[in-house]
Amino acid sequence: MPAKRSYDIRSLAREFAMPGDYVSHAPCGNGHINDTYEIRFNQAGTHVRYILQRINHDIFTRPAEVMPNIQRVTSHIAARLEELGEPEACRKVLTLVPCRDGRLWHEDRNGNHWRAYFYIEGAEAHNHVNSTALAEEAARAFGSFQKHVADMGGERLADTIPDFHNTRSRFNAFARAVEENRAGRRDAVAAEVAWVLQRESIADVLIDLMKSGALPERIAHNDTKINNVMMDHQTGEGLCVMDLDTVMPGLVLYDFGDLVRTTTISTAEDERDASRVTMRLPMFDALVRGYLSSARDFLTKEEVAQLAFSGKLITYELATRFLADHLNGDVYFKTQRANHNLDRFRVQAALIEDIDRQFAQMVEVVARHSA
Ligand code: GN1
Ligand code: MG
Repeated sequence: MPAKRSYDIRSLAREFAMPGDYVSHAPCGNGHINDTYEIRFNQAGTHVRYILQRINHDIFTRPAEVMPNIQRVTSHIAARLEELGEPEACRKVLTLVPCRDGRLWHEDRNGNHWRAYFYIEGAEAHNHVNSTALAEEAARAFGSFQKHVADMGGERLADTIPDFHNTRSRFNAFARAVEENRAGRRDAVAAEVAWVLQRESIADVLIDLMKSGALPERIAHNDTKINNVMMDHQTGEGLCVMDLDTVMPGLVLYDFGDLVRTTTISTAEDERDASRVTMRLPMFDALVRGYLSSARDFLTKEEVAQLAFSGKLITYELATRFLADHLNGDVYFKTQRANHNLDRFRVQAALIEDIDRQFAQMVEVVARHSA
């Protein structure tokens, strides 16, 4: 595990157009990649909060492409919300806070890239949800995000991480990790490796459909973990989608699939006892309902037909990624304990096995809601 770095957040905040007096800051969020802080400023007696984030440049190696993507997408959505006369539009899309010199991000002396957003008050991100109402709302929010950007003009967005959801490349990277055995852990996880290899054919299904033209490339969020959407404290409304670094061209099914992975699961992503993992069908039902309520108008028949499978695909993708990272010595995802990525893998595998058991019912749910 890399040593925890410490940053001078107070002076970094000063680089941004945040008026008033600095009051305090604290780490926030549970992302596996970037470092996130909330900062408080006193503005003429009122405390205002901001989000300051270090973009992990080992992973997002081209921050200069990430930030214009985010700027274009957030300003497009903001304009759309305004056109629609959406109440409280400012809580329904992230708003970047530029630097004092007008730039979208700040590069510090050590080559770290920082950016800031307004903090969305009265809302929270859930790492795990048990309520079908919240699941439905989260899916509706991601569906409307996709809908708002579906007609965004201009140049194709940059691929901030090329082949991010190319499950064939993910599988190949996994096979390489097995081959290289960098952390010397391969023998201890032989059964897990065999589990992934046996299911290799999952990797090509959506890619082949995309290549044949049956699935369209669109702008997708690409990281729709349930904790990447802010939900209103009081009403539970799915307000605002965040973690926009991976917003780029992709399949909308990747987004629905990751919602299935992170919302239908009965446990945390890193539960130590994988025998407790199930796929909760009522949560799946709620996701389909919520997602179709906002995305139905633009989805094609084939996209709808793959909704149930997309959950299995993304869970398989994460299974390969977590086990590969375990084999590589935990170099990608943040870990907090020994075998953390291995536990995450085992949970994904258990979820896939339960998806397989209930797949026919999942397909039925989709048919019912899309009829
Ligand atoms: C990472 O940063 P976070 O936790 O939202 C990862 C996702 C994975 C997820 C697994 C850029 O997302 O792809 O699905 O962890 N983000 C990146 O929990 O790799
Ligand atoms: Mg996140």
